[in-house]
Amino acid sequence: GQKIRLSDYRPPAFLVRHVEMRIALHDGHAAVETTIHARRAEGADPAEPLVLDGDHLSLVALALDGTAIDPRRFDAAPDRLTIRDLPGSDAFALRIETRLEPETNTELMGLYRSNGIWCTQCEAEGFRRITYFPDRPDVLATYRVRLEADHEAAPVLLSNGNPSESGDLDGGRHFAVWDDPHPKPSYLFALVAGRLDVLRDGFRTASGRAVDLAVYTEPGLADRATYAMDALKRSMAWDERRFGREYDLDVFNVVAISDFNMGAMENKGLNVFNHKYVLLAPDTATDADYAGVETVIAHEYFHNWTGNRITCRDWFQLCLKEGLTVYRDQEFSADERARTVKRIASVHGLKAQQFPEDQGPLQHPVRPTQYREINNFYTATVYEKGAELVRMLATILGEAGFRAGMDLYFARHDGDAATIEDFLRCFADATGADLAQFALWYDQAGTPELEVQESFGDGRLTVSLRQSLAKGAAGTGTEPMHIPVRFGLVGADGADIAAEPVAGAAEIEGDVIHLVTAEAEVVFDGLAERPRLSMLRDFSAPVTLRHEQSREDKLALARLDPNGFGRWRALSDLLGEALRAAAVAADEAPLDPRLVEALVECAAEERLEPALRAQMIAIPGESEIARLVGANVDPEAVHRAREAAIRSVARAGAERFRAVRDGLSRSGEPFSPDASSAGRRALGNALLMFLSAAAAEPAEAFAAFRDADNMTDRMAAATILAHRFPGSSEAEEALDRFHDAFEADPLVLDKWFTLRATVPDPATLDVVRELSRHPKFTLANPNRARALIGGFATGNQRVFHRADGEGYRWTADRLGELDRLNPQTAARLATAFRSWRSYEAGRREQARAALSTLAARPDLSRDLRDILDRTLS
Ligand code: HT7
Ligand code: ZN
Repeated sequence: GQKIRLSDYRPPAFLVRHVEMRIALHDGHAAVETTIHARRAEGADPAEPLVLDGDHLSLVALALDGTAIDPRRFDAAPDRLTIRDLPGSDAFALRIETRLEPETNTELMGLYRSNGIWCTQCEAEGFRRITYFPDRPDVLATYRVRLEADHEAAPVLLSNGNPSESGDLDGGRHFAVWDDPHPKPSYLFALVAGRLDVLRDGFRTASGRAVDLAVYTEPGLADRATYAMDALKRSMAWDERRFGREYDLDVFNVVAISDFNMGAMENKGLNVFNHKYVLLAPDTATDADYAGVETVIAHEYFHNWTGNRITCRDWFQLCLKEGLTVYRDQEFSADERARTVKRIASVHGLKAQQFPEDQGPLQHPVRPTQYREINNFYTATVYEKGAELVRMLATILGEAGFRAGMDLYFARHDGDAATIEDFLRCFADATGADLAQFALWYDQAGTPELEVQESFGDGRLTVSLRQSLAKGAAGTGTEPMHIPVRFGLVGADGADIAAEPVAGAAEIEGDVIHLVTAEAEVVFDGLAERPRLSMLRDFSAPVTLRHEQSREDKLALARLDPNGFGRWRALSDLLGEALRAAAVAADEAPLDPRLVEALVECAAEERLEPALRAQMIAIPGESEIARLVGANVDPEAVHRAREAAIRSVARAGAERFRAVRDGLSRSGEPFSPDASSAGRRALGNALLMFLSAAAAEPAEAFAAFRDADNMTDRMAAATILAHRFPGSSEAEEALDRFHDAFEADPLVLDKWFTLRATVPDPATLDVVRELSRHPKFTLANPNRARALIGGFATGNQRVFHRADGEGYRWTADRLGELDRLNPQTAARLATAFRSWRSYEAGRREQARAALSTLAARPDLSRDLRDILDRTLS
């Protein structure tokens, strides 16, 4: 495959001002007529032909300014339409007719049908599967779209912008016209048509615009959209309050679709969602599902400004909209829920997803400089690390400086297709800051290491900092970067000590050390006692911290740090180190009793919110331990080490855990998805896991399963039964009951597939084989494919990494099958192999063989081939 390079970027030779579309939907096909009002860009070569992108298109007709074009003037290939001898500078109207088969579109890009509903997905390059077009984000146009369909098959006809006309046509058909006055790139185009139910509401913006809100679902499911609607209204109000951003159309529509490659899509005025991120009910959705809906609804809504009003010049700038919008959705959740709990969850996610990507063969900078398939760059690095870079900017510039930069960005670039340089320049211009060194974060891949050493004497604390960045698979630079290090000096009474730094090499502003050189030293003087140094508070930079700190100090910080994040980090560092050492030594030694005691005390600490307590006592997962081990990982040793740690905590804590769990129960209270109720459930279920481990029998978990009145508790109990007591009659009964009760509900059945695929028991390989023949299993639905294949390959370390390689082979075979239907989903699932080189030699060879066999297939998609080639290189 050919590489696309950032350095090859050229502005478009032709600009499109306005697009008119008439799309007639029929059973079996769609007829698309597109009129592009365009002109040659100023300064462009007058002899240059117009080259339009296509993807598997067949041209029906082509006319220029109302006259059919002589066939000698154009070449129409499935992937490109080239037209020669166009006017030098005059505007022209090009009319293109194409014919599509949405029913056979299994890739779910372009126009396709999901459970009978017509819908589109155009980001990144799906519009070219609908019509020939300059399908690049720096070509912005207004759109007028007329949809026609059978009234019964599609009573609802939606597109971007505001509704204008609608009416009946002959033969039981009808039409609707939508006008989008905001110039947009083609990737934000969307249509939806079908039989849909709707939940309606309204919102009045700060300046008085009345906005009609609607969430559309498949028939009978609109009552599951109330939380999504509530989250949408809260998002709209928050963006006004926090960023001064108002909505800009008369309607905002959200549609929930069953078959969707990603989470959701921010099409202008018509967000299309994977129904997993809309539909909720206490009996079918967990607290994590509620939080996920809130986040994704907010994320897509926030794109209206960061992505739509200001879009990206080219796909290399993807983090410009994605990193910034993730930062915005994280801040929204932090404000709506609990800030520390949200930050811990985000950091945990970053370490679980982005760190392994940054440390393996798929490494790339936040702004990549080359790609073969852009779909493979919707990654944790672009999204989550991209958000961390925006967060660092906010830390470096302070709240007022950051807001001033954002205000300038919105004012200066509204209507633009912008770059990272444009974005950073706004912050530099608004605050006077020099961000040249900070910009390296966008171009240098990898996770920097931050080494910290401290010494104390005569009332002086000397802190030495050293940053380093190893060259990884991306081969990018390793220059020192601007690392903002938030810190605190914690006294014996658990309060922060306000100490004046002695002028030194590193600049300190408030509680932030600005490390801008490879090495620096900071000195604090006049200290009456040796403080405990709490470093990198709130994870102020995406680095690996190597702090030479005694276990005593870490244990003290786990108890005392007034910064909740600091307490969590101290515990998770201590646990991580203990588990790493046990996995490397392949022993099952119990945990240090002082650490166990600290965990048990945290669980019982009344003044801490339950959600935070649940996070503090979480034992790192097997993939996290494998990442900490880093090389020659033996997943069996990892599993045993983790089980031993769970037993240590469970035995020591059983009595107090029982008391805490009993104290949390609010029987008789109606279900509420709010953050504090969810936090109580999280803690209660974490404790149930320890209590079940301590008792070594399933009775309590089974009772919890049987009595559960919501999906969070039911799922937690079922997971304990299936994972900790595999094969027991209680586990079997729970799984059967779960299946029978929810077989008809696809989102819950997905949970059942995942639950079974993640059982850390060697017999699970036969189970997943059997599940792939289950009547409700299908590779055509991405959620179902992800539930089984993704659940197994990313959620079952022990069995996926079986020593005999059968886990790898089963997964690779499924990916080969899936690739023929849906390359994007296959490629994404294939990233489960990204850390194969860090396993012990036997497994390494098995993984290499399975990947090589898959890569040897002659008919692989560009998506999957790109991932396999990079993973094997
Ligand atoms: N901006 C959206 C990206 C997306 C996407 C990309 C490739 C293929 C399918 C897709 N569906 C949605 C999602 C977002 O970040 O909001
Ligand atoms: Zn996004």
